[in-house]
Amino acid sequence: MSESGDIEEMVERLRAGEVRALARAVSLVEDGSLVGMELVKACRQYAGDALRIGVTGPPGAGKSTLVDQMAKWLRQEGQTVGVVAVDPSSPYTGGALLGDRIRMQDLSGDAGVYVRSMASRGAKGGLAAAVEDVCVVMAAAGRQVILIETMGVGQDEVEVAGLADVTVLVLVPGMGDEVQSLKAGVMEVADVFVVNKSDREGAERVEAEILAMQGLAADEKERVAPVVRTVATSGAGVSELMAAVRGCAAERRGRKRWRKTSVDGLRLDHLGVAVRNIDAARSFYEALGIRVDHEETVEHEKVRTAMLPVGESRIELLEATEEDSVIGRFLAKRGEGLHHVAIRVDGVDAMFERLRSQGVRLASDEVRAGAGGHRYFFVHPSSTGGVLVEIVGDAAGWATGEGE
Ligand SMILES: Nc1nc2c(ncn2[C@@H]2O[C@H](COP(=O)(O)OP(=O)(O)OP(=O)(O)O)[C@@H](O)[C@H]2O)c(=O)[nH]1
Ligand SMILES: [Mg+2]
Repeated sequence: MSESGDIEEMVERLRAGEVRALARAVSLVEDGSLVGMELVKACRQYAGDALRIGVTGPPGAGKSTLVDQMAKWLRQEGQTVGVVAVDPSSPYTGGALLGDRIRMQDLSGDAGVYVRSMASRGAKGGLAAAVEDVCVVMAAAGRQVILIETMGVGQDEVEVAGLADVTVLVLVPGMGDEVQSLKAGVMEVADVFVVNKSDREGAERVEAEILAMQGLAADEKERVAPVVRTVATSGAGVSELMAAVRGCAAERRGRKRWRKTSVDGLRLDHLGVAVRNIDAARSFYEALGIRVDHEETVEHEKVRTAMLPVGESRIELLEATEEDSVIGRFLAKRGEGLHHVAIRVDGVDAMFERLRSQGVRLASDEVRAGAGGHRYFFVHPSSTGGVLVEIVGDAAGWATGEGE
């Protein structure tokens, strides 16, 4: 087979979501080989709408731990994630490489997260270019969000941070005047500041220093980046961080095409099960070995939810917080049981129009935004064989802020 045939085949397998094809492609690209370059070229047209989030900061600030939490959070939002961890190859930080791999391992059983370590040295044509190429391949492979971890504050890192759509700078309490010393470099590329390890003393002081510094810079830049406190080891503050990142991404939406309008990518997202009491119902699922990975009360729907991941899909337990609510009324009328089936599509608006034009009876008069910015609508059971069907928008909507 010719080389271009190989490339075509690889791109196809990549786009079909084959993790092995992705791993091979990234290796080829990282090697800087001719095939790798051709591959990147072929991937570019499919790499349109991934969101690249750079995470940078001084050694040991908790970047890897935070990236791990961000990846988990994104998975709960239904996003597929790629992680590029740029490790310094100097001997005294060599341990960090292994550390990263181990720490990220608890995600490695999930095909929705693909983690790749890259050496900062030896990249032909510069680190930033190599990282960018790897991002193109990951995006073509359908990764919706790519997290890029870089360490330190050197020129290389600043460049890598600069290629991300949104850059998060991780600082920690006790840095004192070091915050000042960062000013010249990476402070400039930060879109969102994180004060990690805020379980330790001194978080206020770092935050104050960041704000003070921005106060100085504000008249030049006319922009104040948000500051978010986190404890990466527990996940505290990660939702707030992601909201800030999302706000930043949405702000740039006009400058970039974020999403496609195609209607492929159909898959089962979740099954919604109405229960009288989540705490009673979950024990069966826990006996199965499924762990609740997200709980939430959606006030305006008067419903409490618990997500139980089952492979790429989930079971969503729904408990009414008030009798006078959708789930409350369902329980009163039909009792406990399957409430809805949720199908995920790429291009929820196109699907809404398509179903409407085909005379399908919809139970929503428009596409709405739900928890976490997910966009959805319902199809009436009379059109579906007796079950309420929820059509959930493609997860790229997370970054677009659409419908808000
Ligand atoms: N107390 C506390 N410890 C944390 C927090 N976040 C991370 N750590 C710990 O800090 C250490 C360094 O965390 P990493 O995630 O490896 O930090 P990093 O910035 O990726 O480190 P390098 O990649 O080597 O630069 C680990 O022992 C973490 O468990 C936090 O919020 N609070
Ligand atoms: Mg790290």
